Amino acid sequence: MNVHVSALAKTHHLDEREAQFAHDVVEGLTQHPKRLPPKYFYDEAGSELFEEITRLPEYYPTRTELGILHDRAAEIAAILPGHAALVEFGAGAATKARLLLGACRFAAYVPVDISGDFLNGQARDLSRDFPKVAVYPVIADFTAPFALPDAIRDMPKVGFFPGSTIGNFDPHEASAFLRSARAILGDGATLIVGVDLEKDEQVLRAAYNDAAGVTARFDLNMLARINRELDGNFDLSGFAHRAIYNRERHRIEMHLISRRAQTVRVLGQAIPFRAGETIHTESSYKYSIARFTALARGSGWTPRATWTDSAGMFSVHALLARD
Ligand code: AVI
Repeated sequence: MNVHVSALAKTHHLDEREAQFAHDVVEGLTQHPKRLPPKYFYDEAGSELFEEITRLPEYYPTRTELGILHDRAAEIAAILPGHAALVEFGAGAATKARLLLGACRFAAYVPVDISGDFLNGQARDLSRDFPKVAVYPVIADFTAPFALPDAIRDMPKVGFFPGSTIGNFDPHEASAFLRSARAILGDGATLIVGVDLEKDEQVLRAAYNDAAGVTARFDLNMLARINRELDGNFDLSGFAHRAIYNRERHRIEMHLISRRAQTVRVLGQAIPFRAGETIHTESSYKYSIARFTALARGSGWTPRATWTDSAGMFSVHALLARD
């Protein structure tokens, strides 16, 4: 953390998590072009808005992936080892994990998430609904190395990373994540990963610019969060949400565009905006099956099976960590 931000963090009595947030925000907003890390979307309000996004008519990924997992559950179960531990990286609402737990013979479920309260509540519900599956929640940032619980040491490991969250990483970060997951899960492990596919640009643009404006509220909530937690004074009506498809880089980009020239303060620091200047808040990469399997191969995994929906909108991959 630079000296200036760490001094600001001290003056404003921020704890370690808030100081990191302050550092990332001030650093991102003083870059050209300005950017903010998408991981900060998910405070309580942002997580609720994301749940709302997953139910939007335009946002096809969630229901399409659920459809694949539901329709192909028997095929998925057939290639997984019995009595394995299912390790979910970033355990959202666990709806998708429930499908796998219902269809396959898992001995243990290890949800890994940064939010302890959320995990413990979920662990209770899952233990009730799947009494034969031992649940061992791990509170950790799954993008960094973490230790698996001792209790699953001798079980075969199956990693699970649904939702095309891998698409929110730049390709080098996606590769780093796949390598790290391989190191955590070990030789012989399987990884089940959900990946959104390239498609008609209009369908992509609509999914991230929904008619009801929920994605816009999700995007703007990042500024509201900065106001709440970092003593910011963003006027939300001074920024507009826009999602564009960057064809060369195969990604949807979400931007917040300043509607006018303005100066915003965050922790007392002035941040000037030109009219039309953007803050890049998220990239959501879309893959072809060939590009994703090449990325997986280059990151230590051997593709074992790929399933898609009939329209080829979304893909679910089973990857093997060969010894
Ligand atoms: C979580 N992630 C996979 C979502 C996506 O589609 O990239 C986040 C999202 N952003 C806007 N809508 C949904």
